[in-house]
Amino acid sequence: MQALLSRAELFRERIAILSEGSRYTYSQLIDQSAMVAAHLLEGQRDLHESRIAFLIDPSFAYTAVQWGIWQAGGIAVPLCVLHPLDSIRYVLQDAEIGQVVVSQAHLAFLSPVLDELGIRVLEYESLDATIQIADAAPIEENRKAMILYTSGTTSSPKGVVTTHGTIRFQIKSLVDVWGWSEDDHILNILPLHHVHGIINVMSCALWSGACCEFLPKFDVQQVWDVFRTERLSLFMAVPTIYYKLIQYWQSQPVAVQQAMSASCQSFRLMVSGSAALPVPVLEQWEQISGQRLLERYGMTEVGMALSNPYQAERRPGHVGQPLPGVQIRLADSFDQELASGEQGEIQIKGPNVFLEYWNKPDATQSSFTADGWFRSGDIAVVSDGYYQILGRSSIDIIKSGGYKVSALEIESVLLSHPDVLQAGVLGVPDDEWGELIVAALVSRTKQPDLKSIERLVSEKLPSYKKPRRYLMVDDLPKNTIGKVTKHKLKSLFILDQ
Ligand code: MLC
Ligand code: AMP
Repeated sequence: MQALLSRAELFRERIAILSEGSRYTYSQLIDQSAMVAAHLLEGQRDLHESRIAFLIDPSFAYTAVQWGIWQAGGIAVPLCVLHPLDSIRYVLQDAEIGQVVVSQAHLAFLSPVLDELGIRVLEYESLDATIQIADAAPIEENRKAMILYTSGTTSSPKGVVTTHGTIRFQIKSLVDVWGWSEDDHILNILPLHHVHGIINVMSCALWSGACCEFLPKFDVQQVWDVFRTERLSLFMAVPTIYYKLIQYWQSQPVAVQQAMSASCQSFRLMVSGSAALPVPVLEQWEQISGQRLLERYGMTEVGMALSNPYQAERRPGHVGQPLPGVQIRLADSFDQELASGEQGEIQIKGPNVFLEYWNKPDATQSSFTADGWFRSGDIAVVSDGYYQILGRSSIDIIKSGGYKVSALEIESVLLSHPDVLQAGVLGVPDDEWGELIVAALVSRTKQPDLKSIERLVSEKLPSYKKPRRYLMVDDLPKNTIGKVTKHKLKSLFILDQ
């Protein structure tokens, strides 16, 4: 935090954020975040890593609150504006949240759970701006800064804890390799409860003295409208978003298409990540925009780890080379490093790697090898220095629209419905979403109530975790020890298409 704040001091008069039609300077961001810190501290000097959650749409307010929590010595826990109350309650309880800052827009929605859990609530718009600014204690780099929730091979999401030092390293490495400067202007359309939006877009911009413009959520037409102003120099998104931008471009008359394509000349860099970028999407986008997408690879637990080069060859279907200071090796199932050319799990070491899963020492321990390498669960091969992602070691982890989703989490919700006897969830390949979430169900009754099953899922899970297709089967395919064989199940869905 200290590093971000002292960087911001260098750019006081520059525009830091464009949001909801207003411009905010770095001075305003510094002052507003100090005001938030003072309210959180209530006269103390340090929150001593108390967890502070916040539910605010991507905007100036979001950033001011995040920086305010950091200045006050708290751990920032961003809540997802798309999550239903059940998912939010889980995070509030798991992270043992002490206070929540919420914008007016989400207050009525959140209040019942805050009352239920007895959590102090601060309504952002009602904070008294005349409060005396706190004399907050300096925050050392090894202190915990943020918890982001990520799905894994367990049914409940885990809180990934990073320190101020980890975050500084993650930001600085991207600023250096992608040539960020104060002249840059980026549009954020990503959700701000994941590293892609928080670190790669917003924090890199603010470290650099650049301008970060927010749309509250992705909207394909609005994104093209902003492109057409030609004020942007950078754009970063998941492959699904490039797919949608291409589709929209294709739907327009030729003269409009030409103007849209011409507006892409203002960019110096466009980046894709969070999921595999299909080569046809890269090629079509290059034809439309003249921009060769730079694909990189990362993870909530490690920030960014591999990146195609900014200046040299960006190889389609590959995620490039290790970022400076990040060590990567490919290992077999016994954690032994493999010879060049062999396929293995990506394992990662370096100052970019997270500290721990919140309150889950066993999960933390098992995600590292005995000699301290983080096990990513992604399988890759390297040729000529360029890494290529081949898949994941677990079929229970799905990537849909760039979101990581646990099949087990969805199955446990489905199984809580009285009509469902067995449930098998997985991802099937899909041009638009990367993977589409599908579920096979064995029903307890002759006529299962699919509508009420879908209602239950919507109540318990955000829309991006919803199965998009259901298949009713008599039994799930299982192996000799009774475990569901998901690869067999997957072929049922593919045959059924
Ligand atoms: C939404 N829809 C889906 C879906 N999500 N359909 C299938 N599969 C999905 N996953 C449907 C909705 O039901 C709705 O349909 C329609 O799409 C529009 O819904 P929406 O919620 O408005 O979607 P949209 O805003 O268009 O969302 C698409 C998206 C979003 C790509 C913008 O998924 C997104 O923001 N993804 C980014 C996630 C991210 O930031 N990941 C980074 C994780 S960090 P209908 O019919 O109801 O209208 C990480 C590390 C790293 O991975 O390397 O970066
Ligand atoms: P998350 O936990 O949401 O941070 O997602 C991290 C996962 O996204 C990684 O483990 C990969 O499986 C996937 N991922 C990120 N970038 C890429 C990429 N460029 N190509 C393929 N998979 C990717």
